[in-house]
Amino acid sequence: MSFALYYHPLSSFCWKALIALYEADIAFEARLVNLGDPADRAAFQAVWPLAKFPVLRDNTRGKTIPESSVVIDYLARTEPRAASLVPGIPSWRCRPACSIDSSTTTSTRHSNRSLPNGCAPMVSTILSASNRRVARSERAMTSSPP
Ligand SMILES: N[C@@H](CCC(=O)N[C@@H](CS)C(=O)NCC(=O)O)C(=O)O
Repeated sequence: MSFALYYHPLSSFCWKALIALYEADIAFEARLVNLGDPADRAAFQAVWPLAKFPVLRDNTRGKTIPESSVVIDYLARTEPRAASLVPGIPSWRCRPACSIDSSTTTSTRHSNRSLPNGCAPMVSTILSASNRRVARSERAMTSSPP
């Protein structure tokens, strides 16, 4: 089989890749990775040293594709049935090419990363402001009246 997906069923990042594969009706070998098992982890690390799933292996083209959004983008570019998964990839660009560095890919990657990376500082700022407000209220409640 051409494609193999290294995944875990409880990983929502893996669901992204699984949804793409099922939606485009692309046959693949599902390789469940148990990171808790040293032998399984080592075997997975031989495929992708960072040992984060999902990872798509394209055996026909000899490519290893990590990162859920990049997996979807790769499928959209290489498998005509998956072309519609990424808006902005016209069907003429769906060819067995691997220049996964186009602006569409960059923006897809960006969206994938900016949410967690961009939200963390915002959440931290909101929590700090909220903690300061709580501290002020507590001080006001415990201080003796004038
Ligand atoms: N940005 C990556 C995130 C992948 C990721 O963090 N996967 C988690 C599972 S949801 C993982 O492999 N965790 C195992 C670990 O960190 O050891 C993607 O979109 O694929």
